[in-house]
Amino acid sequence: MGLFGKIRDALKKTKAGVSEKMRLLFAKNKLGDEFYDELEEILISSDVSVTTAEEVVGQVREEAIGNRVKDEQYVTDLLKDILEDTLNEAEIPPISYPCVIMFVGVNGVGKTTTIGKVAQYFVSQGKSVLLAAADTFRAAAGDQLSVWADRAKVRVIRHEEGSDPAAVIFDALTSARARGTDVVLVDTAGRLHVKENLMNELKKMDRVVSREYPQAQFLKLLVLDATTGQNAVAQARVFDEAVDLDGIVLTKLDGTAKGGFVFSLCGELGIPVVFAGVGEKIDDLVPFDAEQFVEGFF
Ligand SMILES: Nc1nc2c(ncn2[C@@H]2O[C@H](COP(=O)(O)OP(=O)(O)O)[C@@H](O)[C@H]2O)c(=O)[nH]1
Ligand SMILES: [Mg+2]
Repeated sequence: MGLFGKIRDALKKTKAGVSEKMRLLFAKNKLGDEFYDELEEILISSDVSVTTAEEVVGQVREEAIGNRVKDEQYVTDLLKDILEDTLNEAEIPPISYPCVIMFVGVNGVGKTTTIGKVAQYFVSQGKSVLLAAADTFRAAAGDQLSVWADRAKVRVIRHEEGSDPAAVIFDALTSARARGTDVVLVDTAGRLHVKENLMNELKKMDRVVSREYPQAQFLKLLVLDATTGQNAVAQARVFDEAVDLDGIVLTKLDGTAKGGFVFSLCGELGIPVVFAGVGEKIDDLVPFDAEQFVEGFF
């Protein structure tokens, strides 16, 4: 399967629900307010937020003229265009090398797994990669990252459990600078018990990066579990306030029937999705593509 086929395939569950509802809506031959209300309902049922659904359907309403609103293909295409534009409102940051990419996010969303996949992705692009095990909080987090480092055949820097994450990053950056490593991927515990804590920790890491590897671009990506739907949007909002995110990695897209929240991430929060995880294996990662995502939706 091609890379982008994977996004479409992963969205099968979302698509099944939306397509069936759209078919039913057109079969009912409703018009005017009723039609648009139901269209909104369909979007909301796949976890598009009320705000975004209203906005999108409002645009469909403006553009779908007269009788053409009965034309299923026409309305669907219009809807697709508008949704794609919504995703493209948030621009994916261009990656320059060397770069340091830090992954934050709550426990269990898939940070460590994603780093394994992203490492493999950059290796496949001919880049040298180093992993930094700065989740020193959870037992076995370092072991888990080392397993991924082996799979992707990249180096990993780790300290013992409970040590200072900033010290791990310091070591990783010193090593990366000495070797001219292209990409440093930083795993974190991503705790958010106290927002201020996280902010301070990340500021410290920010300083370490700009001091130790000043030529590197520093990106902060939030990892979100797609199966949590709108809750993921709430997480993104909190993290963005604390950290000023550069982008998002969506994981577990293969397990969700509620892919609609992604439109809120991009449209309401203005944060771009950079990668999508579509399974548990090392190759189950794709660069996010707005058109393919929307195609997978209907
Ligand atoms: N189906 C599926 N499972 C995933 C994906 N990404 C991560 N996982 C699983 O999610 C669980 C938690 O992942 P982990 O990387 O340990 O999360 P972390 O606590 O954020 O570091 C593991 O069982 C992973 O295999 C994905 O894209 N699809
Ligand atoms: Mg982890």
